[in-house]
Amino acid sequence: MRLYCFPPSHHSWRVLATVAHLKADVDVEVANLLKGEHKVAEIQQHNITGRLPILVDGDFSLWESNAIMQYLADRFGPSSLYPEDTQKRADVNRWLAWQMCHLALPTNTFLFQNMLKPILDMGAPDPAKLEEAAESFKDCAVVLDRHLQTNKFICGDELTLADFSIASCFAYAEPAKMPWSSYDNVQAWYQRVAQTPAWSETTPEWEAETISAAS
Ligand SMILES: N[C@@H](CCC(=O)N[C@@H](CS)C(=O)NCC(=O)O)C(=O)O
Repeated sequence: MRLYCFPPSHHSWRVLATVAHLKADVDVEVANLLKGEHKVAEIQQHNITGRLPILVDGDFSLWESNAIMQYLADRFGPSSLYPEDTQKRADVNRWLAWQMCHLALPTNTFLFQNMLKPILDMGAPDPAKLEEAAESFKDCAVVLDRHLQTNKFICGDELTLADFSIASCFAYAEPAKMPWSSYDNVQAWYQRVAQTPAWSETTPEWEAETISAAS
C-alpha cells in the first residue's frame, strides 16, 4: 500500500498520524507541493482532483484525507481510533462530517490568507475574507469548546480519527493567526492530541521553518 503525501499539509498530517497510530504497513511517498512534485503522471493518474493525499492499494486508489483515514482504520484495525460499535462509529463519522462541512471552512481561510499567501508570495491577506471567517470560526470554536468541557477527546475518553482530523485544522493555528486563544478547552484538548506518540512522531520537521516564514 502506498501513500502519496506532503507531510506539512494538514490534510496529509492527519493521515500520517493515523498510519503511525495504527502502525500500518504503508510506503510513504513524499511529493513537495511547493515544488509541484505532485504534478506528475505517476501521481495524477490516481486523483482527478490533482490533490494530495492519495492512497493506492493494489489497483484501488483513494483520495480525500478523511476517507483514507477510515479505510486505513478498517484495513489495519480493529482499533479504538474507529470503533466497530455502530453508535460509537456514527459519533466519529458525525464529527468528521462537522470538520469537513463547518470547521474546515474558516480554518482553511485563516491558513491560506495569513500563512500560505506570505509563504507563496501571493500578496496581502484579504481583510474581508478574514472578517467573514472570524464569524464562522467563532461559531465552530464555541461548539467545540463547550463539547470539550466534558470530554477528554472528541468522542469521549478514547482518541479517535475525529481527533486527528479536527486537530489538524488547528495545527497551524498560531502562524495562521486563528483567534482561538480564549477557547481554553480546545487548547487543552489540542495539547492532549499533540502529546500522543502518533501526532508528535509525525509533526513535520520543517514546521518551525514554515511558521517563521509566515510570521
Ligand atoms: N479535501 C481534501 C483536500 C486536499 C488538499 O486540498 N490538498 C492540497 C494540499 S493541503 C493539495 O494537494 N493541493 C495541491 C494542488 O491543488 O495542486 C482532503 O481532505 O484530502
